[in-house]
This record gives sequence, C-alpha cells and structure tokens, in this order.
Amino acid sequence: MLSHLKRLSIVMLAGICAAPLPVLADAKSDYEMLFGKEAKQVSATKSTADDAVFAKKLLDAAKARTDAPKTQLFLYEKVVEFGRRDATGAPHALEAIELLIRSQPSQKAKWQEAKLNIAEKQFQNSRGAVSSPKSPSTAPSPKSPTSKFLTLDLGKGAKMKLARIPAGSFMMGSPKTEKGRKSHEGPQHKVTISPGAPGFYMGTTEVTQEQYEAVMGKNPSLFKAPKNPVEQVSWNDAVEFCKKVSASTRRTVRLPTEAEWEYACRAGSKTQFCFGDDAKQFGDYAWYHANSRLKTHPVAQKKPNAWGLYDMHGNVREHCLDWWEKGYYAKAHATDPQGPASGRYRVVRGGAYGYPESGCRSATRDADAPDYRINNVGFRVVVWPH
Ligand SMILES: [Ca+2]
Repeated sequence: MLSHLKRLSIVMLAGICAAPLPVLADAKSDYEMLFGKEAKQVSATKSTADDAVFAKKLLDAAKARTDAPKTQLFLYEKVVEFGRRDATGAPHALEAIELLIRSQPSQKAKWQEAKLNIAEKQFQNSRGAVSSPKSPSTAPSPKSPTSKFLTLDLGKGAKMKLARIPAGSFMMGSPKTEKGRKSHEGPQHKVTISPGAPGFYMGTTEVTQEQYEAVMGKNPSLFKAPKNPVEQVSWNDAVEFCKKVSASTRRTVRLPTEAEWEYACRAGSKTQFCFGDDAKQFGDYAWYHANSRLKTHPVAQKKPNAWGLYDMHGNVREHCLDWWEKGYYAKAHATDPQGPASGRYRVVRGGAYGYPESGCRSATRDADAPDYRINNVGFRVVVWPH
C-alpha cells in the first residue's frame, strides 16, 4: 500500500487550477478522492485566487459523484477550507487526514500510512529535494496540544515563544453602539475557531527585528532595535518568513486569519478592548498615539491579554492571512472563516503606535496591498498542531 501511496501526490492544495482533474471525475477510491495520481501533481500552495478556483473545481468534481457519501463531501469541504487557509505548503493535508481517521476509525492504519507519506512529501517540498528525503520518523514530535507554550528555534540564537489559544466561539465584529465603530465591523456574528481541535498557538509578541533577521537575513525596519517589532514588511514578506520557518521547523507556521486574530485578541472579552471598555487603562496595554512618541517600542513591555499575548492593541498593525472585503461579515462562514476567495488588499489588524485607541480596538479592521511596506505594519504568526 505504501508503494502505491508513493505514486500519489497531493493535489488538493496545489495552485494548479489549469491542470485537468480526471482523477476526481473517475475516482474509484477514497485515496483518489483526496489525492491525484500524476507524479507531477505536487503541493505548492499559493494564497492567490488560483487556489480558490482550483478548490472550487475540486469540490465541484467531488459533488458530481452522486454516489459519494456525505461524509466524503464534508471532508472535501474541509480540505478546501484548509487549502485556502494555508499559505505555507502542504501541512493542512495532515489535518485532513486527521479528519479521515476520526470519520473512518476502522481505516486508521491506512490513513496513518497516508499521513507518513504526506509528511515525507512535505519535507521534500520544503527542501526542494528530489530524492533521499529524511525519514518522516525523524520529524520533531508535535508538542502536546495541551502545552501552554511552544517555542520555535529560528536559528542564529533567535527563538520565538507562542501561547496556546484554546478552541472556542466568540462574537466577531463590534456592536453598533461601540464608540469609533465602522460599518465594516458588522454585522456581529458568532464564529467558532478550530471546532473539535485542541486549538492552536499564536506568537506572544509581534515578530521582532531580531527574529526576522535570523530567518530572512535582513532587517528592513525604520525604527531599528532588535526587540522592537519588525516593520516595513509587506504581506508577501511575512508569508515568505512563514514559509522559511515552516521549512526549518517542519511545522505549519503561517499568518493568522482575521478571525483567529480577533478571537485571540479578545481572549474571551466582549468589550472594545481585550481588558474592558475603560480607555483610561489603554496605555497599560498598548503603545498608541498618546504614549508612543510616534515610534515602535520593544515588544512585551505592556500588559498581556488574558491568553498571554502582548501588543495586540497598538505598537504595529499586524498582517492577517485573509483578503479584505468590506462586506465580508454578512456572508462569512461561521466556522474557521477564511476570508473572501480573492481581492486587492489583505487584512491588517490591531492599530499602531500613531493611532488613537478607537483605531486599535479588538474589532478594528484595516487593509493594505500585499506588496505594500510601511513603518507601522508588522505581523505575528500562528502554528497549528498536526
Ligand atoms: Ca500590534
């Protein structure tokens, strides 16, 4: 079976919308429902409209199979979601396999084999290797999903600490009565993050200049200081950083979705700020126009939110994975929303050192072009266990 699997390549995340999909139309088995059988069909996720188009073709092909059990269609939809969420490569295929194991426990051994095969392919892709990959058994064991913190070794002495964010639900957006609210923050709607999963990890701080330089070999920031957040990095730069860290740590490292960001920022709060509604306390939690002297400051100098995250309000605005769409909330998925399928701008969250507190609220939404660099935007990353 393993040799058979080795002939298969992951197609579900591939940015190859132009590729034919006879595999799906003629699918004869669960494997073929999930995997292509052409050697050149490899995983190469790009967060572009191509992915969404490809994903839709995938889904349409699946739905055309009138004999396909509902479970498989559900799995397909999840795979599509995973593909759109990920900007780093194949790792979400592993999440899809976890779903398969849960839905088909009698076939666990079969899917475990597939999982190993994917891990091997992922490793090859990450290294650009064509042969002799390391055995997947040498991959680092995922941290226990119940570990409170995760530390990534970025090399060159730099490390990154991430805090576990529990799965759960929250009300996304702001009520019409919130001071400083913009109409694109509504309608408020219930969102569930990572249902049935142990949650995910999010960087306790914005990515610092020291961390960025260790990975990318350069520091484009205007306000140079190793512990300050990196800025003058575009969305494309941030995604490249995530790809490099994913490859070196062999984990799924990516930008948070907008929903993940707001969920983590709120940390259970329903107020305009993560700590409540009292603007007089804002300076205890954030660098903003009244205390920043209009520049960035070292991360983690202010109070963290209830889940141990610093500077979610202010300091630098933070890139999110999603495309921006003003009216997206009216049609957003209730579970792990991924944002629109395409767009011109990417979401940015949290406000910055030059903003008033009303521009740094938990619900504040903002957007920049993916290639735009400015000295008040940085990012933080998330890691999904798999
Ligand atoms: Ca921030």
